[in-house]
Amino acid sequence: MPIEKILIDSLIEISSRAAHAAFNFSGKKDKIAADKAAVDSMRSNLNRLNINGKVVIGEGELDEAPMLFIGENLGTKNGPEIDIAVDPLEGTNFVANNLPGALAVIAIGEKDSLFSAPETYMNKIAADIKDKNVIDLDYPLKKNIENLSYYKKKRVDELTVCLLDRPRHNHIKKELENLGVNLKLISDGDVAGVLLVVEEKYNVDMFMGIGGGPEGVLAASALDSFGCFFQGKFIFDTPEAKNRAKLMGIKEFDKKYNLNEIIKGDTIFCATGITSGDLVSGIQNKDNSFLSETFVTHKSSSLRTIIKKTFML
Ligand code: VTB
Repeated sequence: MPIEKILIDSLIEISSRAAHAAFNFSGKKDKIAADKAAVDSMRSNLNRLNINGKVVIGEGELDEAPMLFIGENLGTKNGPEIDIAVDPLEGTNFVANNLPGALAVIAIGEKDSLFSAPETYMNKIAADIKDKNVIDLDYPLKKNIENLSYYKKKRVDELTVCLLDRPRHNHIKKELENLGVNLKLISDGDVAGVLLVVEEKYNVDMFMGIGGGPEGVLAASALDSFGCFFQGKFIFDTPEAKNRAKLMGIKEFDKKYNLNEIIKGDTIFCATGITSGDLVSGIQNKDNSFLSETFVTHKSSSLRTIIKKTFML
C-alpha cells in the first residue's frame, strides 16, 4: 500500500527539528552531543506519529545504541506498519567544526520495503541513468566511464565523478585522473554525495566508492523516486561483520544489490540541512522560530523537491 501523503509534512517537521537540535551544537567540537541532540529529537517526534513503525536502519543495534536501534518500535501504533531508516546526524564532523554539508536524514517505507542494512561498508555506484547495463559495479572503471560518456553525450573530460576522499580510493582517483575525468572529492557525507547525481545543476555525473551501508540504503530510497541507477555491495570483511549479517538474514556476503532489491516499495525521504551544503541550506535561527530547507521525495506521488519551512520553537 502506498504511503499516505499526509505523512510528508510530519516527516519534514521531524527532520527539521532534528536538524535544528544538532545545529545548536555547530562549531562546538562535540560530535557526540550533537548526534545525541538529533537522535533524541527524532525519536521523541517519531513516537508522536500515528504509525506502527519499526527502525530498520538506525544508530546501531540494541547492544551498542540506546536509542533508534535497529528493531526498535516507534510511533503511537495507531496507524500503518512502516519501516523507518534514520541518520539523524549525517556528517558529525561537519557539525562539530561548523563546516558545510551536515544533514538530518530520515526515510520511511511500506512494511518490509527498506533493506535492513547492518553497520558495515558498502561499495556504491550511482548515476542518473534510466537504462540497464550502462554502468555496473562489476565493470572495469574505464568501461563505466566510456559508457557514461556515451549515455550522457558528454566528453570524458566533461564528466565529474564524486567520491569520498579516502586512501582506499587512491587507485580509483588515479585512474579517473588518467582518463581525464573531473573529481569531486568529499570529506564526509556520502548521502548527499550520492544525491548530487539526480540533477544536472549539481554537476556530478556519477558517484562511486566505498561508504557507509546504511547511508547507501537511505540515498537509494531518494534515488528511486528520481528513477536513477544505484547498485550497492556490502563489505563483510570480518567474522563479526559476517555474523551480524547472518543474524539480519543476509545469506550471500558477496551479493551485488540493485536498487529494486534495496528499496521494494513506496518511500518518503527527507534530508534537512543542518549546515549549508551543496544540496540544501542549513538552519537559520530567528527569534522564536527557525527556518529549514529539506530535500524531499515521495515515490508514489512523484514528489521531488526542496521545501523551505519555518517552525516555531
Ligand atoms: C560515509 C559518510 C559519513 O562515514 O558513509 C563515511 O556518509 C564512511 O566511513 O558521513 P569512513 O569515514 O570510515 O570512511 C561518514 O563520513 C561519517 O559517518
